[in-house]
Amino acid sequence: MILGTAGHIDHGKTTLVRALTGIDTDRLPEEKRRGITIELGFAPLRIDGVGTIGVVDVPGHEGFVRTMLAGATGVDLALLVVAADEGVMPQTREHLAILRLLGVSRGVVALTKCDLVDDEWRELVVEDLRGLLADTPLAAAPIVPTSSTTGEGIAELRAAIAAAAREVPVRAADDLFRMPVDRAFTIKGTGTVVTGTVWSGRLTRDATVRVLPADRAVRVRGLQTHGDQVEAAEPGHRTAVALAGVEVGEVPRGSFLVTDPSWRASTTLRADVVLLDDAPRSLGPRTAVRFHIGTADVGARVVSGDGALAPGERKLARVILDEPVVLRAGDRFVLRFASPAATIGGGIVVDPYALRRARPWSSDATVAPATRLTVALREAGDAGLDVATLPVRLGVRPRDVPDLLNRAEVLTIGGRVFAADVAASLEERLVRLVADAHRARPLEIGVSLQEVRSRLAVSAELIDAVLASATAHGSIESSGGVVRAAGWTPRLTDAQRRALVEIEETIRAAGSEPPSVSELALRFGADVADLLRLVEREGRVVPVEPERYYAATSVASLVERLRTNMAPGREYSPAELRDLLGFSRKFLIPFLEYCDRRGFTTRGATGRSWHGT
Ligand SMILES: Nc1nc2c(ncn2[C@@H]2O[C@H](COP(=O)(O)OP(=O)(O)O)[C@@H](O)[C@H]2O)c(=O)[nH]1
Ligand SMILES: [Mg+2]
Repeated sequence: MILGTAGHIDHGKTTLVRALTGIDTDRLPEEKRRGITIELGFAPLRIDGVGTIGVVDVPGHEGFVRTMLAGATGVDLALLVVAADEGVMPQTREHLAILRLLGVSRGVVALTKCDLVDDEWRELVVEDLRGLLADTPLAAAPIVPTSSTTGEGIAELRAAIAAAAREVPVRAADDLFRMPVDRAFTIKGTGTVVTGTVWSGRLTRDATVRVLPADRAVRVRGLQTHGDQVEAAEPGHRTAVALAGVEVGEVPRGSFLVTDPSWRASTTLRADVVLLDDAPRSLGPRTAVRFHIGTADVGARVVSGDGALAPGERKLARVILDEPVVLRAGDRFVLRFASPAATIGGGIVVDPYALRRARPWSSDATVAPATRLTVALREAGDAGLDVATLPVRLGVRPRDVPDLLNRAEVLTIGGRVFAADVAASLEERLVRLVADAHRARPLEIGVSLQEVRSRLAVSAELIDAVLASATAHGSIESSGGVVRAAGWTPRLTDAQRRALVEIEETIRAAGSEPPSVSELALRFGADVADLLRLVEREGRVVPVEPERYYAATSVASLVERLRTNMAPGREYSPAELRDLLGFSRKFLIPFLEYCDRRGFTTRGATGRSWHGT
């Protein structure tokens, strides 16, 4: 568990941390202790029944802000320090605003330096403080009067911290592991070491982690929390990770360590953005801001659907980042101006994987994950979403995903998920496509599966599911690679029926030298090809060439002539076969190739031999 101190410069934060823990966080940098345990600004506070709380205390206002931001989801408890002699000051307000933006809702207020003021003054400051805290998550936080000089209130403060710590909900360890890197350094004999606070999930000592955004897979070779070697780092733990085979420069501050493969860094997000009441100016689409999440600090622009964001306003917006950052739905971020440095607002990530030109969603981060999934699926359309990305995309634990998918509105096929109405409209398109095809070519038995696939142009799995569903609904039948409307059979008009009789008679009469399809079309009209395909399926004609059909009876008697006249094992030259069959050359070669294809004959070096039975 992490306790973050906050408060104006010189209000006694460091002195108080020393009084509580015995550690002088201001002296740690000079001590430069060797080993993996180097932990600037973190002091362990041991409390019975709670365990070790990591207390964050760093010097300087900017350092504080950065450390608080780095803590985003890491800080469980705030210790707001206000000196009784000075009372509420500008940095008190800014730190409090950041705590609010980060959603840190539990904490204790220490009224320090009480030895310097009388009771009346003290009461006025407390009243002031209550007013400041009134509309904040710390409204109900205890205000403990202390003095590091006299020792007044230190025991009470410790008790108040312990009570608040007991209220902090235990973080789920069965979530995706993620840790922002706040420092990276090299230790002789150990190599690259990074430190951070585990935001979620757990990391074991034998794990392979991925460093993002560099996207490098690296083996963990050692883990420490609060200076002790451990087998696993748990959520909320200050952790040092020794990494094998990676240079310190490849894991800079601002990187994240993750383990699940579905994490990726992104540069566009949808967010629920708020601009503080006292922001110096409004936020337009071209206003350059700094976007802080974890230890990452990148340039950004905030584009809301309907104009600039005025101080005090809250809007759904698209945030475009100058550099990729690791984000998850539900993450809190802070927006600052670079110079003069000032916190101006912040927000909550609603969709970490928005498209570059995506519109802001009309649903905010507080909307249930199921609803956000529905919106994302509608937007994804035929492409659907990869199920593995949902814990990050929706900000839910992996074990909560099956319930989200087990609903009528969504359709899961293999590793992808689709909106059920996407599948429904695809099914309508399929039925329409088949009906149109029947209308256009009434003599065809249906549409080839191959054509259906290329016309619908979605994944094979989705088409199969849609076909299965249409079949179950009784609107479609498919067999032998052909899809047709249920109950469909080709229908001939009386004229077509009469024409077909003549066409077949013409072909049959022409024996071994029948007219081509286009020659027949000149006499019988454009339907000839469709009519011939129809009788081909019934086995009455045979396409010896793509554009030339023989009567099946003619083919049978020609093949029979080969069978009875070709001596087994002997090769016949084309000239011999021409004499045998009585063909002209124009018809002979295509017919022999047909016999080869059907396996009646085989082609050798000097001619063909009989191969059939
Ligand atoms: N009289 C008095 N002085 C204090 C108390 N706490 C801190 N100080 C002094 O206030 C100054 C600033 O304290 P420090 O802890 O460094 O403040 P920080 O900037 O908030 O970390 C130092 O000179 C401390 O000795 C206190 O309870 N009483
Ligand atoms: Mg200090």
